[in-house]
Amino acid sequence: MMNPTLGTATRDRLRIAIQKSGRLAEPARKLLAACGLSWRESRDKLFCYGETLPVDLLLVRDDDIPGLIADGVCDLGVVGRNELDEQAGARARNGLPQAYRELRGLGFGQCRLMLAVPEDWEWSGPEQLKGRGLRIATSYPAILAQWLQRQGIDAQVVELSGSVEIAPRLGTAELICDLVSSGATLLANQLKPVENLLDSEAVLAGPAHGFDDARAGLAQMLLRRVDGVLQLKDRKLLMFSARRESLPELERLLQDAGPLVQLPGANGSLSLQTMCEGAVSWQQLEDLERAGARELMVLTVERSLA
Ligand code: PRT
Ligand code: ZN
Repeated sequence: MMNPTLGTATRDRLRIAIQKSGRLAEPARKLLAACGLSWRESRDKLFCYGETLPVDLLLVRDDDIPGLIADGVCDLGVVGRNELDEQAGARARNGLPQAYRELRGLGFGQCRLMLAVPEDWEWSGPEQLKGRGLRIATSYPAILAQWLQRQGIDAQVVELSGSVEIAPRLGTAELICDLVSSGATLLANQLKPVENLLDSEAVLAGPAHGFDDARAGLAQMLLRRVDGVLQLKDRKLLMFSARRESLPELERLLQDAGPLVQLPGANGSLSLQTMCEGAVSWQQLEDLERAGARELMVLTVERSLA
């Protein structure tokens, strides 16, 4: 049972590819676990058999995920938008049909694909790259080529699989196009980001065409649960009691929250609750208390179906 038969045949189990190790591995597992999935791990740690639901995991390199979906080896995958778009661009360039699509942005693994130039360059815009026969080092040749074409720039794309940031110092390129999150890597290499080519994050990807067997229902259920988890991520339920005369001021303080639900409480007071996006700070609680709120409570919402 542990050894999956790979292939495109009809299946009654859903197979999701996630990164084995790296930036997206842990958050991807956490997200799927929050969706109610659990697994039995195999000895080779490449395939995890789904226990609570017929949903299995394949642990792979992130670069392999789009291809695994294209080949039907996996049904869904958690992968960086940068990787998915790059491989989609490469397929398009080779005249291949689009094989996968982004189903959901997942809100982790955020970074930007940026053009970066040596610190001492004066940057006035992409125009200044025209007609200079410049070389740009990148691991994202398809996305970069598309951008250059849109801008009408005739630079040469130098494809590197790693350590792109040292290319200018090595003299293999004048500038680079690479992922940036904190910006520390660029800074350490005397480079500065100048143009943003792509806002990236981890995404749930699936095949361009849906499923026509049991996987359709499983994928739909999973998507619904993913939506539920993403929606709840920053939500807090705020509960308190108050006397009716305090309501106008309390409503003013809570104008950014959801609707204020009022129920009759003890001793003629009201029992109130509302949904808040993001954290509720001590300061906000103290302000509400001063305005007449009592028995304040902030609760994490664990699960909900809209
Ligand atoms: O082994 P495998 O091939 O699976 O892993 P990998 O080394 O290719 O991937 P990994 O784990 O490094 O990245 C996986 C995904 O995380 C990427 O495809 C992106 O979608 C996302 N991600 C988010 C990042 C970054 N942030 C990031 N900062 N991927 C890479 N970087 C690198 C970047 O290339 C540069 O070298 O970090 C450096 C810049 O970081 P700062 O913070 O210095 O700006
Ligand atoms: Zn990789």
